[in-house]
Amino acid sequence: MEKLTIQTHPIAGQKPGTSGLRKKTREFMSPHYLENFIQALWAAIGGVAGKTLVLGGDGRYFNDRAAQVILRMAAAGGAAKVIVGQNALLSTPAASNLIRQRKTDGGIILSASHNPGGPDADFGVKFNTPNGGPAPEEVTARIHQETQRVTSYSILETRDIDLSRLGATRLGRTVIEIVDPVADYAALMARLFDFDAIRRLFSGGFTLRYDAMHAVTGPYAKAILEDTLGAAPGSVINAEPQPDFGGGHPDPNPIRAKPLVDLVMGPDAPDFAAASDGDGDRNMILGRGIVVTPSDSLAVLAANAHLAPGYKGGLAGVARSMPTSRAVDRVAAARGMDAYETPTGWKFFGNLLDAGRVTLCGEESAGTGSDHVREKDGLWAVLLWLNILGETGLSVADTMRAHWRAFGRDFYTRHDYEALDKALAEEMLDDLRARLPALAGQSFAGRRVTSADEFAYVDPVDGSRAERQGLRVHFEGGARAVYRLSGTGTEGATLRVYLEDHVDAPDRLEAPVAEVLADVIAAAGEIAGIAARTGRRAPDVKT
Ligand code: VG1
Ligand code: CO
Repeated sequence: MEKLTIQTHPIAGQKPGTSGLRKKTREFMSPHYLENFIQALWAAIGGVAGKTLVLGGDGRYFNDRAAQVILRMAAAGGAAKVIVGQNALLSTPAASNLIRQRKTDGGIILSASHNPGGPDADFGVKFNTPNGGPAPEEVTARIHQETQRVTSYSILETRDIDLSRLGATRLGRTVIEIVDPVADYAALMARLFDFDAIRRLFSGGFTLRYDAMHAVTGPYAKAILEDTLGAAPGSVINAEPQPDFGGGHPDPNPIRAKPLVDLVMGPDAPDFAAASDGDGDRNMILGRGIVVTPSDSLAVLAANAHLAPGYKGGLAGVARSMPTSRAVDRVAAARGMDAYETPTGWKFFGNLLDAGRVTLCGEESAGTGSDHVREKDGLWAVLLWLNILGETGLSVADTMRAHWRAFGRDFYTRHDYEALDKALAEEMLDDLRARLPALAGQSFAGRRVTSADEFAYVDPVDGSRAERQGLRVHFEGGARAVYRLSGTGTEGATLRVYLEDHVDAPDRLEAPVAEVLADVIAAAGEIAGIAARTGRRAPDVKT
């Protein structure tokens, strides 16, 4: 087993975005690409020598090869131990849990999350710090810096490790411990939730459909929902992780998970339905005749979490990303809890969770989580919902109706314009940024703007600043439009326009979303000049 030092040169563009470094798979597979990034990561954390790391991924194409390369590089760098999920699989929340449980120096998650997988699709690498959370900006900036000066990397020349066999083995002097990816995570869920209450629900005939979208949560959902909790066999569908996710986008939203929407709206609707994304940190919640928006789901969970054993003492506070609707703020205000507003991306919740300021947090993009790990957690959200329904005996739709009656309803939609020309998209937002101060007082599509600004965040725990986190326009009556460019795409630019309006009137609570938001949508389009500038008449994805 020989340690090789390979000469290389910096590769441009290795800058982690909202959640890790995401690129086309072929780019990741090109000579030295992955190796450069990993060597830069070692440098950014003060070397890997003597460290213990967790490693796993969502099973997408190149996951297995990348894992072998990283293990050989960890061994060449003198790592003490790498804890690897069997077959190099770990969902993002399970990896976060392992990092915390085993008190490691961090972990590497191989995933491009909700982006499609395959040789012509996307791949990604995320680094999580010892608290189990995504590396904060200061760390990702250091990694990026190191990628710009890497000149060589070290790697062992050896055969592949058999990652299908549980147990410990060695690579050079590094211990490689291959663990069941599900076991510790399932044990954590059993500590947080009243599994007996959920079992009673299923034994009483409650029906479930869980779509794992051919991604990593299949084995987790089968083990927990079917084998442990007694959901009928076959309740979990698309449960085998596949390298190309069955050719789909493993993104749990009404577009990508349309069959699930059709199912709950049809005659054979189950009582509860859910889906998760590529790496298992997102969730989509549906019930008979209803799709719950992620922002509403966060609010309902915040209002009812105390019904589950893990949260029976109440919540310290809640946090949401800025573009997420303000539904959860209303719950916090009513319950006297602190509510925080952070930039998009889970890395901004870490300090608040570590400091014990918040217990629950979430994003409009179908991410919800709590202080049990430092990532969003799709299956956790499903189990919390089931635990709550087990306690209240209500249906999903009745739960939402009761919530809206108590707090009013934040109608919400997000419009994505994908694969725009990057320069054009940036120019459109630059122009809008320049016009923000003049917008107040003007009306668009019959809606008067009351204020407009660009969101910047000062972390209340460590004082770090994040600038340019989205353009916000507030309208009279409480409606809002937010614009930002995605930081997870791999092609051109994706413009996200987040639209919401608050309704209290009891007779309007179940009005069609498109009708309630029609003016706000029109105003937001007009303000930014979306159609005129992009030539796009409609968004590619509406969630
Ligand atoms: C998107 C979502 C954001 C989420 C991020 C990572 O980022 O909007 O809320 O945290 O993906 O999620 P962006 O920059 O494309 O809007 V995951 O599940 O893809 O790691
Ligand atoms: Co994800």
